[in-house]
Amino acid sequence: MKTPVAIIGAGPAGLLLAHLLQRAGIESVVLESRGRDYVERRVRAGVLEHGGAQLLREAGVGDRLDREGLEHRGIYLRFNGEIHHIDFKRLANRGIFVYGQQEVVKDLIAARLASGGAILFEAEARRIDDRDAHHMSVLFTQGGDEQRLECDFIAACDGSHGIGRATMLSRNATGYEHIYPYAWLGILARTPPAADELVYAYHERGFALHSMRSPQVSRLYLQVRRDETLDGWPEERIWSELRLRLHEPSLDAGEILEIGVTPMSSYVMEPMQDGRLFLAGDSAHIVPPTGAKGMNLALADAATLAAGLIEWYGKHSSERLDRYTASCLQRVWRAEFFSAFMTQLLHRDELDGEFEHRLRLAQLKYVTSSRAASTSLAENYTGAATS
Ligand code: FAS
Ligand code: PHB
Repeated sequence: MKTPVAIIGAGPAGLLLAHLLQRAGIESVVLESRGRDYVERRVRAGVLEHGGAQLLREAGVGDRLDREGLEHRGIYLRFNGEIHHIDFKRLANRGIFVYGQQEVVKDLIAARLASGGAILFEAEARRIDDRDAHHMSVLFTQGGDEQRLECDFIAACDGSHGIGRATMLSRNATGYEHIYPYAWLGILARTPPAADELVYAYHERGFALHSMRSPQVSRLYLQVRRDETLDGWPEERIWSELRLRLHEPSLDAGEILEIGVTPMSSYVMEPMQDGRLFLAGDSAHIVPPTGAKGMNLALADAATLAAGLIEWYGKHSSERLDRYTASCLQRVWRAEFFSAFMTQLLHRDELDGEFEHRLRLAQLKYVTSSRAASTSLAENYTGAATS
């Protein structure tokens, strides 16, 4: 098999990249190790920044987002018995969109298949090879058969456990990592949201987040220990802890549609490219989800890489491709800082004492009372700080 660009991974990064290349007349093949049903049902991110939503609209895949996505002015911060609204629209002149990542993935897969683009499902990339200075190949298995995809470029959009990151680490790259001592237990539940916008709660028992997917479906998270398993969290314990930390005594214990535990970490790989191998999305960087940045960074990397490849095939200029890492890392490190800031502000570390608890309360009081501090949070959360 031959294609100009081999894309590993049918997540937001790989699918948007394939779609943008297709719109520019550049063929690619997407290799996805899972089945279509799995990737379209996998519940993950929920918030699109203004910029992420614009990227999808400009790519011609924003119609359902505009019909079904929930546009929010801002978020609530709850702490110490108080609740405060941070009005992003007033402070940063832009809001956010609540639209599940699985919906973004469905929209991009539908567009890809409608345009006749190739996605090979249940096709697992096993090895990345340089054929010569101008050609590469990916060894992959599908249906028990081993095959080789010859290409000019490889975009490894295969997430934090993919072969893209492993290959880069075996070459010239360095990974910078921070591991948090906690995880998020997340549920998707058929229960009406208890608030009109997202509620981030700092509680002495730990963090909680009330998000949503529709007027009937809520997405809720609890901070738990990093080594936590679901065995210790029967449904009634999850709901009683959510009611307590969110201060929502009447939160209805609806049917739980999905449940999982996601350990928290921060990670950045430098550089994000080697020769004709490029990393985009979680393969290159991970943020704790407290800043709702993961999916947005993946989409932004894909747009940056697409622009470089379109320039290369159009003008045989590698100017943008040569600057790919630098173009992405400024945005990535800003998002890493903000995600780490929101995480340390809203989570109780088990090693914390009362001093650290009171420091957080003081910072939360300042963020919710100072126009400068709340504007900074608004600019960073909406992505205005990096656009
Ligand atoms: P993805 O991980 O989405 O996609 C990579 C794809 O590559 C996957 O489909 C995988 O099956 C495939 N793949 C891997 N190895 C392969 C191989 N060898 N061959 C072929 N295919 C291969 N972000 C937020 O902003 N908010 C959240 O609440 C949030 N919650 C999350 C919960 C979980 C459990 C996880 C894991 C992540 C969460 N994230 C969240 C982050 C998430 O949204 C990512 O940022 C986003 O999926 C990144 O998109 P991609 O880079 O495309 O990677
Ligand atoms: C979600 O809706 O899944 C979500 C929202 C905001 C976050 C993380 C997750 O910070």
